Amino acid sequence: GEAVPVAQRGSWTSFLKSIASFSGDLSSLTAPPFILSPTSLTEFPAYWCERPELFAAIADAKDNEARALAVLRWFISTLKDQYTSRNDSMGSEKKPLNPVLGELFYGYWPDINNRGRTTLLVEQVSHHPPITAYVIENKSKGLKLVGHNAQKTSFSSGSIIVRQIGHAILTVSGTEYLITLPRLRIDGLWYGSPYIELTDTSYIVGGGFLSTIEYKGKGYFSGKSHQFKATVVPLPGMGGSATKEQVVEGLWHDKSKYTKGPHASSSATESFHDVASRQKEVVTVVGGEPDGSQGDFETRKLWNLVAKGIREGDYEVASKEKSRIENDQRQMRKDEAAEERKWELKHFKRQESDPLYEKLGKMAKISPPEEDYYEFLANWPQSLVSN
Ligand code: 0T9
Repeated sequence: GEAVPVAQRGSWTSFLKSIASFSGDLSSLTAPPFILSPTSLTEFPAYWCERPELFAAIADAKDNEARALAVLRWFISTLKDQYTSRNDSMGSEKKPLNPVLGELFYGYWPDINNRGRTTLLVEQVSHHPPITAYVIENKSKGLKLVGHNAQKTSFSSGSIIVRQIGHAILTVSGTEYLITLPRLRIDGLWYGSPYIELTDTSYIVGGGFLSTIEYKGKGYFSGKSHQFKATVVPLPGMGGSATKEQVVEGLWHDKSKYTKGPHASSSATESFHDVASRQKEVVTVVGGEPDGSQGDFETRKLWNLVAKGIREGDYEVASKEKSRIENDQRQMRKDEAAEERKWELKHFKRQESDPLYEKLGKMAKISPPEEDYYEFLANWPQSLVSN
């Protein structure tokens, strides 16, 4: 373990052993300090919109086919932020802070160059297992993304395998797209420098088109990491255009090009997307209280001292504060049980199944067609309501 500080080698080895003999909720395992991230998982949904004008561009597409490609382009553009940004900012993947039930995170990306203002709302809707629900909306463009995330983890030949549970529904002026999530493999554990590779397949289906996105690591389509191949086809019976199949290939954290279809025929190097062509824009955090301040359950306020301790290497403060938060949580759950009430979610209502997942999933023959979902109650805090 080269990247592991000498003093933490023993605890890293025992952490790896506990992962290997454990399956389920990894977030609850205690990890050595060097691998801790100061960021809570409630902040991760912001990765969906760090290139806000690519999100806005979906609304400007001229027909169903152009829109399917715009949705795919935006989706691919988010992957670098979702899956490699901790390596870029902290040197490796790190263990995020495990959100508490009811934790909230609010923010926005400003309206620049007529792209419209985009707002973000996140709520931790379950603690065991961790489930995070979110909404991202660009009202002036008629765009809304509502989704939730959970993970099932297992361990296989030295790597953590993460199956993502949950999905997102993107609504473009009344047309819905179902977005499913890729599988992850976390490699580099032994060396103490974990990184993510995406595997298997994810789908985007709606608006008369189906995109099937295959992910491969080193040594499959080419010798490079982070490869993908996306195939876009019109759905049968949707009156799609004459175009049959379009294929886009490349690296999801870098460049990709059309390799089949009308855009590929003109020139073999016709670009589809270059992630570096857009600057990433981090979300501006706002408080959800009526006066614009942060409440006690808002991520940055709740974890302030823990995050500061981790950033400054003061792990004693970090762990003391973390224990305080966890003890408060245990007490709240006890009080609720004693008073026979349940914690109430603020922005979402859990539903047993998602009719849209079932409808759109069926069109694309995606299984399993059964997934719960968190319905957004459309109650944005005042500080995020457009002015
Ligand atoms: C949704 C994303 C997700 C969340 C994270 C697996 C993981 C928790 C879930 C899937 C986002 O849209 C995308 C990116 C990164 C994912 C995290 C990476 C990670 O390692 C953690 C898990 C729970 C761990 O912390 C494992 C232990 C750790 C020591 C390995 C670095």
